[in-house]
Amino acid sequence: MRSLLLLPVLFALAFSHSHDKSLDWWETTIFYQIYPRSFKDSDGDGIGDLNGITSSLEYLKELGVGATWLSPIFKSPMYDFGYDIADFYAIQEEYGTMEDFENLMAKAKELDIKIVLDFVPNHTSNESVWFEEALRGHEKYYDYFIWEDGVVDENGVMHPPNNWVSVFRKSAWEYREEVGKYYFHQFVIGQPDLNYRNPAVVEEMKNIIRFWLDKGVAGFRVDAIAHLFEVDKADFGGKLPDEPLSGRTDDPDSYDYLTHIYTTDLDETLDMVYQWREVFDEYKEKDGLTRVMMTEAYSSPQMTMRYFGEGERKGAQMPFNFVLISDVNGESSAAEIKYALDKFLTFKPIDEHANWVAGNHDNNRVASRFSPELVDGINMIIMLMPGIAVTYMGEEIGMVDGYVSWEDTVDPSGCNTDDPINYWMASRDPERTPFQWNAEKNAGFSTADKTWLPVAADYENLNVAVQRESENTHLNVYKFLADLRTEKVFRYGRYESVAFNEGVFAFRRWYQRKAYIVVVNFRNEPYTIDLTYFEGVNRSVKVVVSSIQSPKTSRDVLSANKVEIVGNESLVLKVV
Ligand SMILES: *[C@@H]1O[C@H](CO)[C@@H](O)[C@H](O)[C@H]1NC(C)=O
Ligand SMILES: *[C@@H]1O[C@H](CO)[C@@H](O)[C@H](O)[C@H]1NC(C)=O
Ligand SMILES: *[C@@H]1O[C@H](CO)[C@@H](O)[C@H](O)[C@H]1NC(C)=O
Ligand SMILES: CC(=O)N[C@H]1CO[C@H](CO)[C@@H](O)[C@@H]1O
Ligand SMILES: [Ca+2]
Ligand SMILES: [Ca+2]
Repeated sequence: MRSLLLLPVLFALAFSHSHDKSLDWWETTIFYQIYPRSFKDSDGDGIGDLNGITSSLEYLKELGVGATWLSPIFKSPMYDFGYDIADFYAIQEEYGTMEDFENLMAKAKELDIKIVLDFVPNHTSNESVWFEEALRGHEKYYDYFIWEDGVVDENGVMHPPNNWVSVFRKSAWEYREEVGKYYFHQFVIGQPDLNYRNPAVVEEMKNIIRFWLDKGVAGFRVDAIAHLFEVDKADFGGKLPDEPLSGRTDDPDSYDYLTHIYTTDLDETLDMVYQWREVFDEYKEKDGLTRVMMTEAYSSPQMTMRYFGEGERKGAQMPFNFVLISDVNGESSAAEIKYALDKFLTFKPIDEHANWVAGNHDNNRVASRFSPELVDGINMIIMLMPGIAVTYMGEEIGMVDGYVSWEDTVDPSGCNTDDPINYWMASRDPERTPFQWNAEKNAGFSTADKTWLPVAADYENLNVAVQRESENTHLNVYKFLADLRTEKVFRYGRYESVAFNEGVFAFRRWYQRKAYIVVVNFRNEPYTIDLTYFEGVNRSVKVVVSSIQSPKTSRDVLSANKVEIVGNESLVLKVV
C-alpha cells in the first residue's frame, strides 16, 4: 500500500532529473587563451599589450566566450617571452602599467568576462631581484633557489652535481662564480628553479596568488606544474641522485636521455596544488566567486587525474586534457581519435568535468597539425564533447601557422637548435604570429612597420573581418557552436562515440527527448554511414551546422540509414 502511494513521487523524481543541477560559471563557459604579445597592439610598437586586449574584449563577447586566460604579462627580460618572470608583482612595461591592468579588469567586469592569469611557479628569471640578491649572498633569497656543489674529478676539473638534464637540452645545472655553486634549472639557463622545500618560498608564492586575486582575477592557469618539486637530498644521504637512463636515445644532452623519476610528478607537487586551491577557496568563502585552477602537465592520464584532488583535498578544476595535441593529428584514424577522446572521460573522477584543448602557444595550430579542412570538425569536438571548452586565439577563424624565417626566429626553443634548416620544428613562433583582425596593414594587429613576429602570409583572406561578412565561415560556425553549447543536451547530456570506419568518427549527445549527433570525417574520402547505429535514430536527421566546405546546408534533412559524407566533412545533426 505504502509503496503504491510512493510511486507518483518516484516518477516525479525520475523526471525532474536530479543531476540537472545548477552549474557554476566555469562549468559552462568557454575559456579563450590570449597570447598578449600577439593579440592587439594599441601603441604601434609592434607588440601586443593590455590596452589592446581591453579594446578587443567585445570580440570575445561576440564569440560567446565568458573567460579568457592570458599568457604571462609580468615583468620579464623576455628570454622566454614572459615565462621567465623577474617580478611576479609587476606588469611588463611594454604590455602596460598596473593602471592599464586595472582598466582591463574593469572592462572585463562590465562585459562579464572572467580574467584568468598565467602562474609560472617553477622558476624565476635569472634577472629577478630574488636571484640577483641570491648571487650577492643575501641569505633569505639564496635559499629561494636550489644550489649544489660541483663534483671535482681526479684531474681537478669540476662537473655538475649529477646527470640531470634540462627540458631544453644539456645539463640542468649552471655554475655561478659569485657563490661557487651550481644552481638548478629545469628549463633554460635563464630560469633558475625555485626551492619549494623552503617554507618561505611556499608562502611567497601564495602571496603572489593573493595579490592578483585581490585585483579580481578569477583564477590561474599554472605553468609546467609537473616540474615543481625535485626529490629531497636528505632522503638520499645528502646527495641528489642521478636519474636512470631511459634507453630511448644515445644523446646525453637530450631531455629524453633520462627517465625523470626524481624531477617530475612528485607527490609534494600535488600537495602544493592542493594548498593553492585552499587559498582560492578562502577567496570564494569571502565573496562567493569560484576561482579556477587549470594545470599544465603533459603527464599520463593516471597522473593527470591526481591534480583534481585526492580524498578530502581539492586541487585543480581543470587539469588540462591535451589528447588532441599529444595523441592525435591529421594522420590519425577515426579509431585513434575515439581512443584519444575517450581517455580523459574514462580516467576522470566521476564528479569532475573533462576539458578539451586543441591548441596553445606551445603547439602548432589546428589547421597545420590536422588540416585547414578539419578546423570546424575540431571546433565541433571541443565545443560539444561533455566538459569545458578551451580555445587558443585564432583557432575560431582557422589561423594557420605563420612562416617565420631563421632570421626572424625569436623563440629560445627554436634559437637553441642553432640549426637554420630544421629550427622550425622546435620553434613555437609559427603559432604565435599576430592575430588576424582584418586585411589592413599587419592584419590590423599593429600600425608598426615591423611587428615582433611577422604576420602570417594568408592574412588578407583569412581574418575576422572577412569571416564576419559571409555566413559560411569558420568564425560563424564557431559562434553557432558556442550558442548551441548552451543547450541542456550539451550541459547535462550523455555521450556515446563510435569510429564508423577508417575516417569517420561520430558521437551522440542526448538528454531527455533531445539528441544530436556530431560526425567528423578525418579522411579525404567519401563514405556512406548508417546512423541508425545510434539508439533513438530511426528515420532522419537534420543538419544543424556543417563545416564550411560541406555541400550540405543547415536544415537539410537526411535519411539516417544512408548518410553520404564527403571528404573532410564535419556535421552537427539533430535527431528528428
Ligand atoms: C640570464 O641567462 C641568460 C641565458 O638564458 C644569459 O644570456 C644572461 O646573461 C643571464 N643573465 C644574468 C644576469 O645572469
Ligand atoms: C524510434 O523507434 C523506436 C522503436 O521503434 C521508438 O520507440 C522511438 O520512439 C523512435 N524514435 C524516434 C525518434 O522516432
Ligand atoms: C581534404 O583535406 C585535404 C588535406 O588538407 C585536402 O588536400 C583535400 O583537398 C580535401 N578534400 C576535400 C574534398 O575537401
Ligand atoms: C611543457 C613545458 O615545457 N611548458 C612550459 C614550461 O615552462 C617553460 C618555461 O616557463 C615554458 O617555455 C614551457 O612552455
Ligand atoms: Ca604595444
Ligand atoms: Ca622545480
